[in-house]
Amino acid sequence: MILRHILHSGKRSGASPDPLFGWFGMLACCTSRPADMTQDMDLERRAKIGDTASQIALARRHESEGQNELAREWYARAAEQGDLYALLSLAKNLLVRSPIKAQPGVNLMRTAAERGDAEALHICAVIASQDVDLPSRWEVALDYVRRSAEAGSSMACRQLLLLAGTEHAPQQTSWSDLARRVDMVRWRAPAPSRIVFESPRIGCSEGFASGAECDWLIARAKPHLKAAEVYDPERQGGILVEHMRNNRDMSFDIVHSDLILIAVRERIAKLALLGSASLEPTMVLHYTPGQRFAPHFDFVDPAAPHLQGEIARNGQRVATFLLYLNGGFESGETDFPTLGWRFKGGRGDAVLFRNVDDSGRPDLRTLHAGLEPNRGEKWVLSQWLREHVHAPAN
Ligand SMILES: O=C(O)CCC(=O)C(=O)O
Repeated sequence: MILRHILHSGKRSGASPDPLFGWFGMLACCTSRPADMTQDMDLERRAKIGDTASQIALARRHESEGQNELAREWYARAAEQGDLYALLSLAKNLLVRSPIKAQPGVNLMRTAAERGDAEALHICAVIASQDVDLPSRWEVALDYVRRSAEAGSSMACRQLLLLAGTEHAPQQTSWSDLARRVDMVRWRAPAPSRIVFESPRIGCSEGFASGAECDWLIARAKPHLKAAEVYDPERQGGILVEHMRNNRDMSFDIVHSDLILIAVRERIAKLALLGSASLEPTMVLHYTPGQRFAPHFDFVDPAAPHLQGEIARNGQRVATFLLYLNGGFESGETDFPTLGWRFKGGRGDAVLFRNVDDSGRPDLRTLHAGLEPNRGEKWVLSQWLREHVHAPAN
């Protein structure tokens, strides 16, 4: 009961066993329902009598349909029976799916980590690295990655190798030895930059990221690419507007982040002279020939009455940072038509521009577009920055 108690603070569980549900129900539905519905009911029946595999299958189905409250009920029931995968899934759902319940999600993730789950250990590393109230947060975070590597996460192993600057796990070196070699101060050190335009303020940072970091970010984003959306503040989410953008993208949430990305985010915040909490979720954009992001502004229009709540909640989107993650494609620049200027970085080069002027008003000269590559594929990391702390939607 403990887990469901955390979720509902004593509210009735919608998934409590129904004493009337049983063989009669089964017989009634068998005669009249198509096969998949019969299977659905069978799954639910098995879930209700305590079969953890069915509870998890049902939870996953509800999750894929966006019914997170129901998904949480079923994950919680399977987790109460000791299923570690269900516990991990419940914690992830609470952390990244709506309505977000951050603190219960963190608590359950820690429980899953203490029970030795490799993925939970890694997610705890990400949580620790962002916890500014935690003393020695980067040491704690690295230790979680080390434990995740030891528990069998190949991603944590690859991450430690990259952080330690080694390609192969050296013979007779433990993951602890490797973790001790990592210098997180260097990974988070501010990057050099130069001003390209004073007004609107635009700066470039050649070599902002190493080739290995760029390859890492592409590899992390690639499996999760989806059709790119345009932000819709009324829904607190995205909508498809193909004439505006028809490329693909991936948005990193806490479950899909890692210490390399968090270090990159800290460097971006330093470059922009803003706190890390101002950063929206990092996106990686992917374009092939024919795909583009049409001319647009990144600021939130304060004159639009329906956007005022959004600005009050999250602050103005004051700056945009773009990091080119690969080379070898033709055209595909970031175009600023009003300024008559185009930026095309080599792998690891970045541009940062303010979307508002010195008095905080939207700067119309920042109109910009992601042009399509004529040949090859274009990968860009895009980071929008808010005026103050960016609160996740929940
Ligand atoms: O992909 C590009 O070159 C531009 C991306 C962009 O406009 C944005 O992220 O706001």
